[in-house]
Amino acid sequence: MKMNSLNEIAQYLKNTDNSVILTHRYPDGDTLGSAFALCRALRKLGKKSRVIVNGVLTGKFQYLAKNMDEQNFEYETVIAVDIASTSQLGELEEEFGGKVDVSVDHHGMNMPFAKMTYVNAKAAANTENIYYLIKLLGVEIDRDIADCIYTGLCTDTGCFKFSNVTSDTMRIAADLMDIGCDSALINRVMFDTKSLSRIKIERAVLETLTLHCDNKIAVINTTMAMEKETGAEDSDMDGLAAIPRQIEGVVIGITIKEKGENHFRISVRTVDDYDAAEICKNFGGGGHHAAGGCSIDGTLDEAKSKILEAAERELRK
Ligand SMILES: [Mn+2]
Repeated sequence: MKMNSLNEIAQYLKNTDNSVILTHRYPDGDTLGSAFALCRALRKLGKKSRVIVNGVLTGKFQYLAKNMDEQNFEYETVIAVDIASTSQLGELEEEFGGKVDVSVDHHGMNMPFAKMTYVNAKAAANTENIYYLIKLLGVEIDRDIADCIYTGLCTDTGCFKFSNVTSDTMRIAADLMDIGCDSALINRVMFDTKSLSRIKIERAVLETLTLHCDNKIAVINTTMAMEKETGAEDSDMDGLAAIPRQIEGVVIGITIKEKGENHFRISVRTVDDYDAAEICKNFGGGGHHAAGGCSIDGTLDEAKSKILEAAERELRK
């Protein structure tokens, strides 16, 4: 296991063929964008390559694979993209865990598992690394490849909002736009489109909103009945915890999700000096300064008053 330069990886890929490219489990826009961009580039070099999607290529990501024919072949080369450790291979770990030849990643805590590894933790998205790798392969980036690279850039940066964005990210995005990537459409699909179930669960959740302590603490909750009525799936429930803290003046946002009878999962989001992990530790949970979680058993009212009490203590400290 040694670290390699991107150039060494490019030279290696030029001299190999018949590759499979693996994405991490619960694949997101960055791992998928990395895999399809690299796969398309290798095919442009006349090589056989296919992506093994680690899960389902959901509807909104279908365009990444558009106009790509199926290629069946015995694989000789295994490439991992945006994967920090073999455990992230999920169900693919058994077959591929010990067989990865090349890994290109951007996670600072990458635990090398491939014969050749390139990690650049300064890259906001792994598709930044793939962009430079494709250039080193000498492949011209076309619109389809540009769409794939752009997808990783925008999804791993919250549409270029997060603090991980660098001037490099912007320069690459600008180049992709010059090539003709469909940035407006991709942004809309990734950031401005929600399932009907998601909108319905948001409406139900907003009905539960209560404010406390001079409107500094906001609480929302979900119930299993709500999930059933709205048809919300797990993916629709993601990120609801961001809602209470979005309210102007709120410094502690609390989301209480009913997970079973008299069993609640609680997410706390804070701003400024207020410590979410401290609040959650009272109930055997933890997390980070700005985001924490814990579980509380009892009725909804009991769970709510317990977590509110802890939040008020944090507010007054
Ligand atoms: Mn990533």
